[in-house]
Amino acid sequence: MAGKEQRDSDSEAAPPTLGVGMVGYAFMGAAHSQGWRTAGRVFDLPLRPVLAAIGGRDAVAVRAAAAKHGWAAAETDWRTLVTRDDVQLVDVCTPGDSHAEIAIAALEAGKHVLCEKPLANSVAEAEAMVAAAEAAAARGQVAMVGFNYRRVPAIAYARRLIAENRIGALRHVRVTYLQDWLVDPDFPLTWRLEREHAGSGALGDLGAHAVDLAQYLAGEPLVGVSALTETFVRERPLLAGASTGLSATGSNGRGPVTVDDAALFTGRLASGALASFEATRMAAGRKNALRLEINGERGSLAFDLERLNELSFHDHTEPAASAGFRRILVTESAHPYLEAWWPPGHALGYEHTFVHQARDIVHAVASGNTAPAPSFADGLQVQRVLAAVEESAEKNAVYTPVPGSAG
Ligand code: SOE
Repeated sequence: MAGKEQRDSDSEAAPPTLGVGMVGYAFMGAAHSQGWRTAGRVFDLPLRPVLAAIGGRDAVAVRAAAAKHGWAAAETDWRTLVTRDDVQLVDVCTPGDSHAEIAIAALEAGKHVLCEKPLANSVAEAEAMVAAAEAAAARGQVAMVGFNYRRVPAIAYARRLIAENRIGALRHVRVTYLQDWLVDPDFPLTWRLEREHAGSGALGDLGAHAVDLAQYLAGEPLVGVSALTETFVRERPLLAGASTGLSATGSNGRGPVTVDDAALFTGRLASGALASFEATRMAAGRKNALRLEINGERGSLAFDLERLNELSFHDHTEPAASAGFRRILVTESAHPYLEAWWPPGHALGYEHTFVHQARDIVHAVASGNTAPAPSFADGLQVQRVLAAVEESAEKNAVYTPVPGSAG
């Protein structure tokens, strides 16, 4: 199985290594590389991640990515990468259409797996991945899905406060995730706008984070949803060359956008709490505005990713005259993940979530925790919610208000 970690020969004190092989080298590949490079230098880890090999189809580009991000070797065939002897953990950072095939092959080759979100492009693929992960868990392998925002210290701390009953029984979970990179109708047709590659649009890309966070923070699943989705710009310029991150250049021809630009939905959590979600790439001026507010019978919590070192907390049991939202600066060593970083007030950012993710999966591998969070089963549950949202939006049960006298 995958745990044949090697002990460093030149230092008795050094922890054994964990060889990582990563497939994909674009935006998420760069972010995950950062995590693998840094985790063992900041946290005391039981295994030291080694960036063994990076994989991608374009030989020149993947070699350049290896040099830039610090990978020892480059592979152009992921099948070779997932069977390398120096790779014990495979990190899948490709578009969603190849997650299932690569993750399942890696698990069957005896490797631990970290897979980017959303877990897959369909419920059927996600189910197959869960089955492969369960079989692999029996052999001691770990499979985790990369919902990195769980690793924002303020979000992990919010979860702790909710679990400690500091805001009581939940009434509302409100999550909005707003970006604006599709406002320009001439932004080209990248893979993120093609159903065959991305599965869905803002829904799977941003809504998946929103759903995962709602269920993670509440500690319970969504049991029903009702949705609206829209594709505002239905044709876009074809892509000229490669896209990097969220930027791309278009050519003269145009092609159809086959995913949603925006998804709005409401839901009910198992406890009866009501949830609402908005995921869009059409919110002019909003760059990466993931915001959430949770209201319980004893208080409320609010978070904004664009101020990610802060958590707002209102304790409704305090005297009304002095109660109110107060800002907690989540940079104390007592806060999640902060014990290894900087002195209080020295803030963290987006990239640190990937360092924390690497830290967490290394601990799971080292301790033999084959039920890490978020697991492939958690990814499947999110996938089921996304599918239910699409089904509800398709059925489009819209009720027209009876004309009244207002307005
Ligand atoms: C692009 O919309 C994107 O990079 C997502 O794919 C990520 O999951 C999100 O964290 C930031 O935005």
